[in-house]
Amino acid sequence: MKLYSVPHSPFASKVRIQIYAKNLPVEIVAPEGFRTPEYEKINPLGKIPALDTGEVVLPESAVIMEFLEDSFPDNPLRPTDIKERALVNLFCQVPDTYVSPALFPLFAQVFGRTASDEDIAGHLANMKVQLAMLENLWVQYGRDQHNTLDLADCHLAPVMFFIFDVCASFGETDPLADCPALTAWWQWANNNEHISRVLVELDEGFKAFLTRMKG
Ligand SMILES: N[C@@H](CCC(=O)N[C@@H](CS)C(=O)NCC(=O)O)C(=O)O
Repeated sequence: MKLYSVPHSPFASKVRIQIYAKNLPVEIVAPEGFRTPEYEKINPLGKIPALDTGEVVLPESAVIMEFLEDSFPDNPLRPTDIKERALVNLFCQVPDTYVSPALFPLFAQVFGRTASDEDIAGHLANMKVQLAMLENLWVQYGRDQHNTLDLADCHLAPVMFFIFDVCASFGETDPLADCPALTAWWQWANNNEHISRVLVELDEGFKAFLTRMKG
């Protein structure tokens, strides 16, 4: 199998954490480019990541991750108990649905500041509202008690990397200051060998990407 990936993609990074943690026989390759005719022949959505299974090319990180869990059941990152599994699915979905969208307007400003100070402050405040919502959910559903890697950790870690990186570029160095449970999780995540490996790839990849975009 072959994963089309670039180091700075948060969506590809989720899948890479899973591949490293499960030690899967999946080759990680860079595509020729985004939205090139050549790549669209491989993945009609034109996006990163995509998994070539040898029979079909699957786009969409969440679909790929479910496929990999089904195909390689050893070292599972998904509980077998259906209630536990639903909660992991919940924490796979909530960051993408509510937290990442709060980052998009700030992310856009990294490439060229056009927003006023007031607008930036509003975006940062909204980011903190979404993080507080996640913190409450995290504690209410007992996720502060978990300490083994699962799919939800794979989903959230790359998003958190970008939250810290982007917020820092607007002077907010600790977006989790009011979220003790998420702070404890983020420390745990940074000490996990598979997550930290991908965080280094993300950091180097995003710096190189910014240099290319700004140069
Ligand atoms: N929902 C998709 C999102 C994938 C996505 O947006 N990937 C970005 C890279 S981080 C991309 O390919 N952007 C290029 C484009 O949209 O043309 C997933 O979960 O895989």
